[in-house]
Amino acid sequence: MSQVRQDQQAKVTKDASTLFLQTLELLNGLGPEFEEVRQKIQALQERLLNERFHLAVLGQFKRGKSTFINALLGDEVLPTAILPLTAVPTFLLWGPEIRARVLRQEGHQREEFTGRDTRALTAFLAQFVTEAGNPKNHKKVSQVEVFYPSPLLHKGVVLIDTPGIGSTFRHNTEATLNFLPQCDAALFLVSADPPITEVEVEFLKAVRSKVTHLFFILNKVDYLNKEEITSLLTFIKNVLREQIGIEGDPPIFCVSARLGLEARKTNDTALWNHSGLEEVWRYLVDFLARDKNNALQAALAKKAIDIIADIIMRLQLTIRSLEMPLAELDDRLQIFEKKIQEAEQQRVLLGDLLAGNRKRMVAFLEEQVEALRQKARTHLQGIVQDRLAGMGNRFNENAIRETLANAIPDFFEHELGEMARVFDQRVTEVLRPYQQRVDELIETVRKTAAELFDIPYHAPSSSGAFEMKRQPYWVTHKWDSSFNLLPEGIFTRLLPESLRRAKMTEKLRQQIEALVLNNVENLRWATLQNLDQAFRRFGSSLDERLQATVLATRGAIQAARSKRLEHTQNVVQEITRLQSITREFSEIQAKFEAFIEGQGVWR
Ligand SMILES: Nc1nc2c(ncn2[C@@H]2O[C@H](COP(=O)(O)OP(=O)(O)O)[C@@H](O)[C@H]2O)c(=O)[nH]1
Ligand SMILES: [Mg+2]
Repeated sequence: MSQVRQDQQAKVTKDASTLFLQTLELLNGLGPEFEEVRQKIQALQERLLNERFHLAVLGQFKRGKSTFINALLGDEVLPTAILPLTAVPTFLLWGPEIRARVLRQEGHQREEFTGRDTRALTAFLAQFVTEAGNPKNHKKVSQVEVFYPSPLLHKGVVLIDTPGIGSTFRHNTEATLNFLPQCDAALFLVSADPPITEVEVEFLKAVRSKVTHLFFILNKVDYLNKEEITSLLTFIKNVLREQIGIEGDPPIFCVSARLGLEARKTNDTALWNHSGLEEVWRYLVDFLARDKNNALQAALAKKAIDIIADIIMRLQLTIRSLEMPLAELDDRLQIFEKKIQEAEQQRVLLGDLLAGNRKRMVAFLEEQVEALRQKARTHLQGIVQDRLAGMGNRFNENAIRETLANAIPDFFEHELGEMARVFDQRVTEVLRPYQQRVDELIETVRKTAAELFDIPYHAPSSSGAFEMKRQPYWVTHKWDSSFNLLPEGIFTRLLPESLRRAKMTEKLRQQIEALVLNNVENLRWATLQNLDQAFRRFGSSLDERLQATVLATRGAIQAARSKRLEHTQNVVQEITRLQSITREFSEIQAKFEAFIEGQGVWR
């Protein structure tokens, strides 16, 4: 980024938070009835400072993901290992001092680490994220968070070290894919040994559609000479273009994470440049500064404009009520209360409709689940039949067990992701019209007040509530692949081969049926929980918004009324004071608007 642009970026960021500060100061001059608004503005300001940006580091195991992240952090923080790592992602977040937190599945206590020693930290992490320290994740770790004072992690950037695809747990790949739509960008690491495997090609095809910003890193170039690097780059670009369908000329950074880490540890600037990490660092910082903040800042500024419009309206309502003869004020207040009652009735009606919709969604879920049972049956039976056919006459129970143990997590992890996508989309579609209806209802209340009291009406520029964005969650589901054919009784063993086989096949069929029912039920339960939560949260946020509008509008008028009754002599003074505050709010509002427009210039 050019220096000029960097300065502009810094200035605007600063301006936005200055505007929030000014708004808060002005609000301090108003009474406790504005406390809620104050909190809203404060929350926006905090989001501006803390919004998380999730940057995932992807690649097959042993490509050097953990070493690469260590190089960026400047120390050996994450364990790097020869053995493939367990199926647990590590989230790296900014913190003033080194700290780590291990979250575990339900019913297991979380573990914490504090201390300055990175070696001790690495040892602590190794207990949970390496196959040696936590074989097959028997410690039931769901997520690891490391807080580290690196400038790269400033302003909410979260680096995520993901479990390598194609490692011991095959469904890692599916779990990674389900995780990606919630990430904002990803770095994909490859290296020369071998350049790109089939697994990676397949994985990349799936990744492409799920992550908006994808960057490539060719690691371990210290093994290679110039010609080798050039021909490798050509090769990789060809694969990306021809096999994965990535158009144009995607940037591929050539680095040596190992040398980069050494450079940081010895403070060797020349080596840092030579390792290629300086270029990646600059690119990332530039990208993050540009893409991370623009959209967010504009959205937050829009919300601030709406909140301030609300404040202004309340102030104007109070001013008008102070100016009005008391009898007239009471008349209008009565009309207004009637309107509010109507709005309340509408809200109840909407609530009923929403409940009906939830029921229909649950019915739709049941349909999907039934279809999934069928699909799972066919799929698993097919796989087992294939395996059986390959066995000839010798029935090998262990081989069948292994086949199912591989097939089940693969299949269900994938289906879980599909189900989540379908329902996220459906829920959004179903809820959007409600959002609109409640927006309209709120507008009616405000419009009525504006008309009754002759004040200008400002229509909100952004819709209030509904945001589907979630924190990335990595679900390590425990899929059931337990399998236990009862020992053949003496009688069965004496049967002719064909009959015996038929009997075993029937037993197998029953086993698979039990596994299908069990796993589909797990998946149904998880989806139902998400569904319920989405509806519940949405419903209560709609209620709250309408309530807040009613209370605020009514409050503004009634506050004026009681002021009138209490100290009649100060009314003129109070009107002047409120008018002056109103003007100041209008000025801040105009500055927020200018800020949004100004942002477009160097996007
Ligand atoms: N020569 C060389 N080796 C590297 C480099 N980066 C990582 N390695 C080695 O590759 C192995 C795997 O690294 P690791 O970071 O654990 O890979 P991950 O499984 O992708 O996280 C380790 O032995 C590293 O020391 C590099 O840039 N050059
Ligand atoms: Mg690793």
